[in-house]
Amino acid sequence: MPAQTSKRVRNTQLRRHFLIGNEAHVLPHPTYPSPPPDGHTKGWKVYVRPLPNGPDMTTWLKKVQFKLHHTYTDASRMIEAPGPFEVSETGYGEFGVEIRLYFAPESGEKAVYREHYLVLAPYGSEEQKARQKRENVVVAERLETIEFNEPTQEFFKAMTAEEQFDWLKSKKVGRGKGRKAEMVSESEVEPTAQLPERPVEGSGAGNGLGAGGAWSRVYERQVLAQMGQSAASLELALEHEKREMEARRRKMEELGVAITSNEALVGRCF
Ligand code: SLL
Repeated sequence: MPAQTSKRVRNTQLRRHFLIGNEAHVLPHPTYPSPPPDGHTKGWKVYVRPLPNGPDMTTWLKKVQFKLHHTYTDASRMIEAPGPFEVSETGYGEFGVEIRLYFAPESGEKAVYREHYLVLAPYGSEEQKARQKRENVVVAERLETIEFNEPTQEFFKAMTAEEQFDWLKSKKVGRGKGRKAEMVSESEVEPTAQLPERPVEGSGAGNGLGAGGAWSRVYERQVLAQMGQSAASLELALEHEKREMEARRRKMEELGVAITSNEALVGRCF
């Protein structure tokens, strides 16, 4: 049955987050040809990537077309699933890479367009620029979101299936036919786009996320610490409230009010 005519799941949206970005190095650099082509001063890679340990993108993403500047031979590069959806090149100048995302046929969705402006030169504060120069790496990436409105039933099934996480199952347990894959924790998974220890300079800039803060372990720890603090102050407030109630109960006893059970006062507050 063609996807266009298959039934849609009403009042339902499917959303997926992913990353679009580039990294760049001043040449010579070990991952690029040496000597570089004439006049080429930078090696770079533009990419469409899943979030660290996110579900397999290829459930919905089947092809990515990267259209480079016309000065490149074969400027249009099509990368098919399973990817990685990236193009590695050398060059001298920055330009806007036109990106087209092609979806799973059962989704019945048309290709979607995005643009990523290549960032090859250090940027940000003086301190950030100095670090990018020192480490010879510039990263410019942002969080992107794709939304599928009222997906086809077939697509909905694929997008909610547990198999999407199969790529995280690298350990086999048991013997013979009983051998099966088991989920592994992040530390055991070959990192693809590892959550950085610190906010990546400039990542998230201009998209309201704030200097990549949403995507670092430092930020993760801050959130956990804040949650811990909130829990602690809630505990304190509860303790305080309990003491107040006890005091009120005693006061009422003194006043001769009969109280049969503490429960009556404490009720269901806790
Ligand atoms: C700039 N307006 O000058 C831009 C143009 C051109 C990018 C960027 C070399 C390609 C090749 C290359 O880097 N082109 O030689 O194959 O900043």
